Amino acid sequence: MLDYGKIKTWEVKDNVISISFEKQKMIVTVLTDEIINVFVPIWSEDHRSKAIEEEDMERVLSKGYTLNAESITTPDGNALQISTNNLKAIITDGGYVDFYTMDGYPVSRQFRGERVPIKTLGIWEMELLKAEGHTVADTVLNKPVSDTRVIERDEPIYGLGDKMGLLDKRSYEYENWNTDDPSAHNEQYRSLYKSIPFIICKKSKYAYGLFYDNTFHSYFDIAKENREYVAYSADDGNLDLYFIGGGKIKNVIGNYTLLTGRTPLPQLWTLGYHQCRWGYSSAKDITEVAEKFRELDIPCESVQYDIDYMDGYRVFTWNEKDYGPKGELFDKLYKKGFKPVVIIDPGTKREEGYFMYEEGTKNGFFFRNAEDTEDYVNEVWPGEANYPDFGRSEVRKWWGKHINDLTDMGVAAIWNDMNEPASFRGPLPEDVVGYDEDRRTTHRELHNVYGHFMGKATYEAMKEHTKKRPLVITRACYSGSQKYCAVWTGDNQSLWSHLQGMIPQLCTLGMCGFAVNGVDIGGFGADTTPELLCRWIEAACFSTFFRNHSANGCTRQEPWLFGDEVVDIYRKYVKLHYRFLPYIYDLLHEEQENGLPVMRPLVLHYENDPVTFNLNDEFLVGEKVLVAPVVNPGETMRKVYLPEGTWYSYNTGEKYEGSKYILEEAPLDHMPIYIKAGSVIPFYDEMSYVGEKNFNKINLLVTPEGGNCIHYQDGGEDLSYLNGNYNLYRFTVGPNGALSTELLNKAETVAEYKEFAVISLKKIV
Ligand code: MIG
Repeated sequence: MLDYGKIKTWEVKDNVISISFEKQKMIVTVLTDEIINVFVPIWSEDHRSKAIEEEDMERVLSKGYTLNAESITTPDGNALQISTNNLKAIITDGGYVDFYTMDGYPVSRQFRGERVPIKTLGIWEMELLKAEGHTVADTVLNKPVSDTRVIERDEPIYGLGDKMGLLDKRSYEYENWNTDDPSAHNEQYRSLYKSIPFIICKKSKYAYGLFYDNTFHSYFDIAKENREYVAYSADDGNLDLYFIGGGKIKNVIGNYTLLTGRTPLPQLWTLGYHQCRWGYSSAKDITEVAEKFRELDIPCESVQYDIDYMDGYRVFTWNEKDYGPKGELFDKLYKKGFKPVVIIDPGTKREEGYFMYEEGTKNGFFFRNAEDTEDYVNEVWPGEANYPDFGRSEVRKWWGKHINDLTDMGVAAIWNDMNEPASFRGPLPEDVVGYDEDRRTTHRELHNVYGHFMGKATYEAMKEHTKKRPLVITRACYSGSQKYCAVWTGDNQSLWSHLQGMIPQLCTLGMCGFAVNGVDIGGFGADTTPELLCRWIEAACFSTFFRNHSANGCTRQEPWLFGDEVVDIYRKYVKLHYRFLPYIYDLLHEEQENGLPVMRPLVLHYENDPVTFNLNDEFLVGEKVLVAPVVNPGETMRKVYLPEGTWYSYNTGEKYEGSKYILEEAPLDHMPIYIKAGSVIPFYDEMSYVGEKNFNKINLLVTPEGGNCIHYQDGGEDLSYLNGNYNLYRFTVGPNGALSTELLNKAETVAEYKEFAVISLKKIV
């Protein structure tokens, strides 16, 4: 139980209230009307946030929050009440901080009792184990950092980034410790590649978020040991809680991404289709695959380069023997519309004469052993390897310089792998030495932000050097990495459960700010089947990172290996993805303002409808499109829940009134899609890749009653959109199909559409 003693004194400076309890100091900062930070300096006096950088904080504070004389009161003598226009925080003796709405509705109160963890071992069993000399894991009760908060008995809880399982995380427990575990991920997995210590609690009257900004190993028990509470704890660091109000899920996401940053607008082509395999091991392999896509008329942007393109897995080298002279293959494929995307691992081979090793060693850029006597060594693909100490800007700059060499060579996007960091000789010990800029610290603090800093290094170099919007795809990351990275979910497998798991996993990543995300379509490990591959390309077809990838040693996953029927289905859905590309791009443009992802769980827009609370097998794309893929083997009928409102089948044009389940035919080549009444959806004509044709024409798909939309158009690559170089249209289509177009913003150098075609929903079928 918390015991900071009684409140002794408190002091206010601008929006910061420093409170001295008898045994503990606490600093409460009011950031906006809806974001309040509670900071208990257990480990350090300052926040040392990696998720919220200076510019992030400036952006938040530019909303201009100042407390006034009435903001702080002492309602009953020994409690301190801090009020914004929307919320109250009440701080009481002992150290409790509770949040209420202005009308006194308790949103989040700290739990007053003792936690009673579920023990898998009884006390006598633990004693026995100890007596036999085994180390018995600490219980969560001994953690130096903890916060336990009361929830409603059926309050759904979302969030935590890439953690597998269901949308609603209730009744499960999780850990944040970036982990590369190649076995089949399932809902019981506690930790995966990413650490996103952020949850969204959908209380019946008020949705709110809790972001525990602490990079040390942390733990969440989501109403598993006790239905009454959510318990957070960490091995070290501070209690650094951002209470994020908003009332509605979309506002909570908006506030969280206001604080930790939003996914920047990507280049248009990066949203297209990508093909990959760990096992395309020569120029010949890559070229054959690329050409086959064109031959079969399946749109494709890139055939990606996995680790074999490097010379002996040495990062920033090129394997001339198998891939030909540097740049040659890139040039050849660029001509056909393929952009090279290459993998980079952090592990740097230890080898005299190898430039990365020489430069890194000479400058002291690698992690050090615990005694700080030599560079820390572990093993990854190239054999013995060192780990760049990315927490320092000089190391990031050095890495960035080599990223520039790659982009100079023609590389169009970077794929960061193995950055948990992964290691073949057991995990990196927590006492390995690294730096947070010039502050010496250990891997214990740096582990969960290793991928984050590697992403930042890569993104910043690419942005500065290429003047284009970088695509950096990462496996490991932390909260706030969305400012730099798109994410994929690592080594899934060709399992139906992993196809099913994709929907909640991607929706959750989106709710945590990662608007560009995707899984390996078809499954990375294990052997896919024709049926699974078809259902997967269908279900994934609205992904913002849209890539088929598979592992060496598993069945190859190009669609043509499974016969004509699969090719036809595959082509149909890749083309469908391209058809919706302008709509997806519009959503990402809006995301800059509202923080909302493209792929959304239904609960995000229908949060008063309990059917949506834990609906794991359908999703929305923006607000206007609902997708209900078949994710079970052998099924050709699909039960679809349509929420409130009027919906039209994209496939048949049939009209449905929502708030009910319907049953739809869904043979193998068919995924049910619905369009909300009143929608106008922009789409392009067919293309084999982005850049093949000029975008002179825009099509507008409209439901019978007409409607309107705001449509965004820019050059698709560079950063000039930030200075207003884009066209913004408002399209209004009447029920008779008449279109009126307003230009809300005019670009300097982006040509406007010359042709506009209104397509009524029925006709396209
Ligand atoms: O230890 O580079 O998740 O996408 O193909 C495996 C080889 C290393 C793991 C990545 C996967 C990639 C693979 N990598």
